[in-house]
Amino acid sequence: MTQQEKLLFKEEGFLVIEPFLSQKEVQYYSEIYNDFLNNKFDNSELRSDLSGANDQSKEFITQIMLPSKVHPILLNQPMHEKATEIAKCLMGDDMVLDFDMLINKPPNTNKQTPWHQDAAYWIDLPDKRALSLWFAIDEATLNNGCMWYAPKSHLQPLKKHFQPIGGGPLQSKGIEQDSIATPLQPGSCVIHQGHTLHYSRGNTTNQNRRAFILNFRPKKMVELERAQGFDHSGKRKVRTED
Ligand SMILES: O=C(O)CCC(=O)C(=O)O
Repeated sequence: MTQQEKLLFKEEGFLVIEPFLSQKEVQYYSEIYNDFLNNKFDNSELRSDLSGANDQSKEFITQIMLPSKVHPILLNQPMHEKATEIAKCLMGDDMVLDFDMLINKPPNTNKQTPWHQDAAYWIDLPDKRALSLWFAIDEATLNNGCMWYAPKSHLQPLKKHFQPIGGGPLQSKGIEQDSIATPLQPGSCVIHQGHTLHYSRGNTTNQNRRAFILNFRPKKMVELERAQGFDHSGKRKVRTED
């Protein structure tokens, strides 16, 4: 990681790294990802429709929390190992994995992930350092829901967030005109801070848009979260003020 990349991440609140994983590694994650989607692992408690649609016949945005808890071998594979190095390099040696998750936009589901800051999902913590590595398992494009970021938004206080659909995603205000889209090749990743405002369009293509996401924060803050019973296993609460 170069000084320039570190500075960009600090100043803009997000950073693209490409390529990150080899084709062979992407293939490995692709197969495991499909095993999760096809319920070859017992995901029932950790799987939900992030869109909040609650349609028994169809998922619009599949979210599966804590894949490395279900399949711990993932922790010793290149994605988690290299991501840990990057997290330490960007935010300090005390950064550890807090949680991971899979978010897939199935073909032709066309549901946005609304504008939000991740911190709105979390309990308030004294040390606010946090970052996410969002890995494209499939190519991420404008038409299947690549990520969009509002530069420098992480420097602003946490915005008000709402939950218009019960059990659905948290939502704040943002527009594409103030933001930058980050299309990615499979195996590349984009990193964002816990307070960076972001969103993605819906998937209007005939293919999945699979993303594997790893979140890091200081070890002491993870301990504080767990002591308060907060383990990212899937409940969505709203935090509107910082
Ligand atoms: O994959 C998406 O559409 C949303 C991901 C996201 O909001 C996140 O990783 O914080």
